[in-house]
Amino acid sequence: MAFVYKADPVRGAEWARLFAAKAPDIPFHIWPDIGEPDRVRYLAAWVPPQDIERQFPNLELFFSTGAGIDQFDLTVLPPELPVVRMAEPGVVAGMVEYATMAVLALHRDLPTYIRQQREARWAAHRVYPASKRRVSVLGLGVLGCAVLDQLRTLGFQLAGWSRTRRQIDGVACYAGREELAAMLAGTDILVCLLPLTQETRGILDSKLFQHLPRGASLVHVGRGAHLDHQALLDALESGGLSSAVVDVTDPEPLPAGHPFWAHPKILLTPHIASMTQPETAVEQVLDNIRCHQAGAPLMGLVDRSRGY
Ligand code: NDP
Ligand code: OXD
Repeated sequence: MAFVYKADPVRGAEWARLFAAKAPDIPFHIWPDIGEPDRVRYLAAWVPPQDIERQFPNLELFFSTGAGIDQFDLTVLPPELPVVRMAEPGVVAGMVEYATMAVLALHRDLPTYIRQQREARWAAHRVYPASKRRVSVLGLGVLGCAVLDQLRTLGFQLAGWSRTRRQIDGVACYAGREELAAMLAGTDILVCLLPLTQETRGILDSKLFQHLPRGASLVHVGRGAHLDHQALLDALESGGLSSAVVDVTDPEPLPAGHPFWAHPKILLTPHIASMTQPETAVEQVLDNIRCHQAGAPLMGLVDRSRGY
């Protein structure tokens, strides 16, 4: 039984050290070293190798090294192979930090003050308490719920949207396309934490922005292909939206000269809102291997029919 890791080699070296300490019985290989392919039972990858079934005929579990799995073409993976994503405490904590930072930055008008500083302009704007600010989260999964838990402690008015109906203390929950407009109409800061699927691709478009109150703002930490770039630029230009924090784009990286780079109303980061942390990720992977061996349910098992 062996494990192959195929992602960032620097973090791979950390995985290797942790495996050696916590699971010395499982030989650990970092791609392109795959050891004896017949012995590989477990594979963790950001992008899977081509022809996975032929390369690893005895594979039992396939782990995404990220929380999202949209980078995989699920149709080319063997249909019976369980795909498990990272819903590990490290990636959750990172997203809570980033989303809270971004919401606070928009709540306290940071993009405006950055512009004013560049212009050497001293101008104070009214400060509103968090209790007067309505923050809505698209996606009430592992990350969306953790972000809402943190925002609740700061006193914001909260809402959230999911595919199926959820109930969360202190959060007005909306479900399905038919309820989306109602939530957007009562939103000052919108946070996108959806997975990228056929249903959610391009969801952040001009139609959606038109449902938001004038001057609302956006935190986009889902996937680049959720967002129509031109629609965001138009909304910022017209004042429909006042500002945006954007962590994910399509393509990544953005090409030189793309209007987001220097846009005065956009705070842009290079897909770093959160990252899988080797310590906690390896714990979760090993727990899942034990669950798999015991025939118990897996944490973060992807439902291929939903695409997330
Ligand atoms: P989960 O799978 O736990 O949750 C997904 C949520 O989105 C669920 O609430 C689900 O609804 C909802 N959803 C899915 N499809 C739809 C739809 N068509 N309409 C309405 N709601 C929908 O995912 P996570 O919270 O763990 O992660 C979310 C995403 O965050 C990842 O897929 C990834 O794209 C992104 N991410 C970004 C990172 C970054 O650094 N920028 C880092 C990590 C993740 P339901 O509850 O009904 O199933
Ligand atoms: C992830 C990411 O999905 O880093 O984990 O985006």
